[in-house]
Amino acid sequence: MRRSDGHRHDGHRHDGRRRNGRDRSAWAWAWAALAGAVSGALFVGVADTVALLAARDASPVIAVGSFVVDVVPRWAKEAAIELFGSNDKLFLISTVAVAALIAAVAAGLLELARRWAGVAVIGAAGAAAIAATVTRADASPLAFLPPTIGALAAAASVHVLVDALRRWRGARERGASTTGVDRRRFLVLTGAGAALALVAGVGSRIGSAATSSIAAVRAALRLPAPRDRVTVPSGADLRLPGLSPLFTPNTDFYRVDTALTVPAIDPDTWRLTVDGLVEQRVQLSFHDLLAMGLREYAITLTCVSNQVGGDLVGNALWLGVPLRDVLSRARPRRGADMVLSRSIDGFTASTPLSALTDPGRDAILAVGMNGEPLPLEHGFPVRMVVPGLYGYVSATKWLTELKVTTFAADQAYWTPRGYSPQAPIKLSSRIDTPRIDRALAAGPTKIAGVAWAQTVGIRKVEVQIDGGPWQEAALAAPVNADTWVQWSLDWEATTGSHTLAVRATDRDGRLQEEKRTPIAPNGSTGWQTTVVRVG
Ligand SMILES: Nc1nc2c(c(=O)[nH]1)N[C@H]1C(S)=C(S)[C@@H](COP(=O)(O)O)O[C@H]1N2
Ligand SMILES: [Mo]
Repeated sequence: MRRSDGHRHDGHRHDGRRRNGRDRSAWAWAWAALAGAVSGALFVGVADTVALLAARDASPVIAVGSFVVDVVPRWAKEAAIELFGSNDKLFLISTVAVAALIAAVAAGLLELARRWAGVAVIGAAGAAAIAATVTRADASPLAFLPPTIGALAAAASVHVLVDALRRWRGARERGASTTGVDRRRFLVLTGAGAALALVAGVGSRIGSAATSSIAAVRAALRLPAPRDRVTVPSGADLRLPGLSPLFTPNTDFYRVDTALTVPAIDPDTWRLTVDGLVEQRVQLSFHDLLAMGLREYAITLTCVSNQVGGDLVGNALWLGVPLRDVLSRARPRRGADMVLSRSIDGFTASTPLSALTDPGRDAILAVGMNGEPLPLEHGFPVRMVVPGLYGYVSATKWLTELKVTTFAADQAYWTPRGYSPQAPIKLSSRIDTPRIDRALAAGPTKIAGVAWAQTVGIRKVEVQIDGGPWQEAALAAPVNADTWVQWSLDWEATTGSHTLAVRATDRDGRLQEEKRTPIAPNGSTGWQTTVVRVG
């Protein structure tokens, strides 16, 4: 019905306008310009969305803007500041936006003049954006992705849209009966492209605005001083070159989670619900939690995915509240044996209830990490930390709910994916220095690393050189049983290649498992062996 209507209207217009060649196609250039502009918007929208998802630091508009800041001569910068004052950034971004719009319109026009010419323009703009992005000092390894995918989307868009436009123009010039269909096809495609660009653009803006405003909230947050602090014995940190520091700086702390974008939670609206098999359903605000009083804890976190010798392990000073105090407010019912902790993004972990209520184990709700509020990537504002259990069964970040339940009734995120519902951390040791990839000169040196057996503690670390006898390493003073311990052994390194191996024994007298097993279903085992070249 509507279709035949459209045909009729088109027919009328044709009759009125068919005068000369130039006039006939002038309208098409305007549509080509629009197709170019829509494609340019898609570039930015898609790139910003990918930047938000994959490489938060690599929005191409910002990267190109920063690039311009770096390359414009000083007089131009000063002139801009003089003219626009503190709006100079806005001026810069507007200039980049206007230049991008002009390039996009040109791409549309060129594509109509000649197939692929517009695609080439977008390809060149894409290459420039990629160059500006990956050369930033703080660029992540994925920084090339946003401008690449954005450029691909824009190139496909300008090509498809102008193709549709050309078809519409052809049909119209021939006075063909398909003119209405062809016109509608072009308009629908262009509208869809514009809608997609709008959704992607607005979505990524909202996403990054939420993250950056929560980052500002976090930066302004002052946590109350803890009631007591961890005493770190002197000699706990050997400070040897190449050896992991006793406490892992937040910026170096490994990160493992399933979150595509880092959740942005406002502590003012955050609530923790304790429910399930409880006498009393409890809800806590961030303020309620802080009011319980904070204590400091030193706990080494380990990921089940850590391979023998791997780096998915880190030690931090946490500020938090004992989980048993929170759970006791809700009074778990008899029969419950598990707490299913839930993150705002749906991730869940299954932790034995006994591990969380055990007065001998410092299972905590953490709000601080190494002297600051939890970093956003590490679970801001509140996460769980449980000594002795792998992260996937205990260390829920962006925590929102503790459901008291049973292992029989509930499964956590990783359980149906091939990992054990319960997973104590396995006793392990690691050689940090020397390393296979670093040159070492002959002469006296130190073999050093870390070993951990959370909740039990390390009694002994032994090193074997070139298959010789096991030699006992010196242990640094331990902070407590929940943290890793540094160890070191003096070594007179001789020229050539050498094989080093390490194994630990915990305070219960158990020797680290020698047999190699994979990370699934509940953590790797095996003694680390490494080869080093000396001289
Ligand atoms: N919300 C949420 N919390 C999570 C995870 C996750 O995927 N989502 N991963 C867990 C895993 S597998 C580990 S090892 C630890 C890692 O914590 P980190 O990233 O602070 O080092 O977080 C745990 N908490
Ligand atoms: Mo993990």
